[in-house]
Amino acid sequence: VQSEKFPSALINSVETPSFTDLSRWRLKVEHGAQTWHYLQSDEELKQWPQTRWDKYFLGVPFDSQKLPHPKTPLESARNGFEFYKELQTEDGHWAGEYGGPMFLIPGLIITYYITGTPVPESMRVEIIRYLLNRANKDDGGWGIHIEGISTVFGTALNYVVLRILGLAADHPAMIKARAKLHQLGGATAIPAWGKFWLSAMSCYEWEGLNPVPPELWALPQMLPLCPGNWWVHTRMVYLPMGYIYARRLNPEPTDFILQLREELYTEPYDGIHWDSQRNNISEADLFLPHTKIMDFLNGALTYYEMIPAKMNYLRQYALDLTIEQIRMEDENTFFLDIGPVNKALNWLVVFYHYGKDSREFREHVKRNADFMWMGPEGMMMNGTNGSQLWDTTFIAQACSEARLVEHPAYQPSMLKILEFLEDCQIKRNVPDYKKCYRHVSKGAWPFSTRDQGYTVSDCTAEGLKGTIALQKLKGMPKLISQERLRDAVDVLLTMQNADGGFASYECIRGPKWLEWLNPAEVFGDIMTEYSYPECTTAVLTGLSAFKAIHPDYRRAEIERVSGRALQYIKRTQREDGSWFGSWAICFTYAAMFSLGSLASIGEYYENSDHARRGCEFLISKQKEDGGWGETYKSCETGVYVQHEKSQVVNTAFAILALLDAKYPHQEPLRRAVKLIMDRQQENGEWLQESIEGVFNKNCMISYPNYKFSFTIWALGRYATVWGDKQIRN
Ligand code: LAN
Repeated sequence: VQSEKFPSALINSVETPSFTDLSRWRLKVEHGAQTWHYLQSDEELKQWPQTRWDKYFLGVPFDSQKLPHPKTPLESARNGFEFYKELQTEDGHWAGEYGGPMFLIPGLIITYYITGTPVPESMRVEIIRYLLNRANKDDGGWGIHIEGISTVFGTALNYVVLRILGLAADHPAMIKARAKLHQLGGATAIPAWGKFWLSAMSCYEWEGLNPVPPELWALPQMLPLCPGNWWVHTRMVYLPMGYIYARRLNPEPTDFILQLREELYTEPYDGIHWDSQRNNISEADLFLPHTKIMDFLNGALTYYEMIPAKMNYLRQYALDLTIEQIRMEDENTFFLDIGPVNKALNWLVVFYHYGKDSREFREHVKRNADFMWMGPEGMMMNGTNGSQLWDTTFIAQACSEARLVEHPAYQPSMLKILEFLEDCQIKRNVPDYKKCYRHVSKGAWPFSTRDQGYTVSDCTAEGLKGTIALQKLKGMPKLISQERLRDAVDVLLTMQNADGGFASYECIRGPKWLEWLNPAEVFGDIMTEYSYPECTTAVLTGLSAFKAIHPDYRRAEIERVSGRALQYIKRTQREDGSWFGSWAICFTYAAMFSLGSLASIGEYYENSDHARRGCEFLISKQKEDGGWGETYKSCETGVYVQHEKSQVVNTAFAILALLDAKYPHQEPLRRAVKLIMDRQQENGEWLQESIEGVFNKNCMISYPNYKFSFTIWALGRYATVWGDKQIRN
């Protein structure tokens, strides 16, 4: 087996390696694709100087100017953009780290190991640095995300990564992490996806897993259980997992693997009763326990798994279907795949199915780089191949509201943004899109890049709004034709759910009870799409921005769809006036959207009970210092949880919400704006505070660009409503 010679697993060092020379790193961007390069020769260094944004992202000092002291909100917004515009990359977008989840690097590095693909040295040492920096200070373990408590999932998997990358079992960090893992009971109680990765690495036995039957792919789409009806991320993860599981693919145990087996468990590996591990999940990890019906079905499927593979013709057939779906996903996304989890899994499948010399294998290796991000703590794997479109369209809209777009000095930057939006809009439906259960994508905008190419409802709407805001500026070319704007609207009009709301990538396809079969244990609400106030608002306001410039196109439908969307927003407001947010933290984020929805049809504090209650909820959460701050616990628990410190990002969300709703009192808003201004540095920058984003209720993810886009936006809107008056000395 290749892995026996896996280079870094043999290093086995008790010392931490020396890390890279940060002055040699460069970010390359091409149509939004972000890849970091470590330059080796002095010649290269000369030809490719380090940019300001390289330095900023790497956390190394760079020259930045002290700006005139801002006294009014627009002066502060202007300083903010003075700083931020220097970070715009040459293809027109804003890059940034998109880390947070701590279960992404393991899938990738375990696949490097199994496939015997050497990890480039600069990447190897910088991942080590990242994981050492991100270990929890008190116990040396890792959680499901960077701010989470240590769990078996985070600790066991990242432990394996560091061992693969060359740290010895008696390296101090490994001793500490192992102690934590053992204190949590060892790796037997790792959640399902962890069980999968450890089994794929021959460090767990397949009998310890609940079945992942690829046969589901043979079901007709009429049946709810057909994966084509699940949330797209979930089906795309279980697709390749099913293939590996069904064939029980794993490497021959090497000496290294045998050692890991000793390190990961509190009892001898050979003595573990694997069949009783299927439902053994550590308490520190468990977010969503299995339902009884899930346990029953898993039990039944375990019997099915006893049929010998050779005699199971249905399985053979299902594996063929699976391979075809994987092929389509790889080709349609240029081997990026929808996200980092299926990226690693598909690569592993390709290794077993087509072999290491195949085109597919090579393409996968090439595009791994798109997910890797070099930050001040080392190298991480991003939650997608970036958040390019999303961040870029927000700053366009923020600049529009803060009247920065009109400033002649910023014209080149605005033009660059528009060029990027143009480039990023998806120009096609993928071939045979129905066969691979994809939604239409011609005219849509994705979250990251055109190559990734997945329609997202709110990204499409935000892309549309950004484009409209820029194209109406004097002197700006109309890079995106009317027809292409209509294409975007056409996509949006296909995406409304029966409840009037909008989901993320597709319409809701499956019934809600599918959630009873959620096998992930660590994530909530992942089996189907759901309507979200955030996505619904984005679509609603996107449609109304379009209506303002093309009042005649599909007018009646747009109005009907908007009316129903609004009803959804009203219906989902809670008793206390709040809305629950699903994609950033949390109630302040959802309030910004929902109150925006209401405002878009003229419902404000004064004339609408919904808007008034929404405002009152926010005001009741304002902190002493005038800011707002929520912790990620809000997302986990569904109850507003105050952060000990106000956060500029939450504060900006709340300001935007209250201003949209025409909250009649100025003082709370003035104080909030002052807080944002006081947190601004002399060079216009805002510093990173707590993590901003979330998915699946339980995993947090970083949106470092929000501290620029939403602050500038809030300052701009405040000036529009209350005038650009002096706020501080
Ligand atoms: C994202 C990021 C963007 C996000 C918004 C556009 C903000 C949202 O409004 C709609 C949903 C979407 C597109 C979204 C969905 C889930 C993603 C892709 C992520 C949170 C980024 C990472 C996450 C993905 C599922 C991570 C991989 C983990 C698995 C559980 C498969």
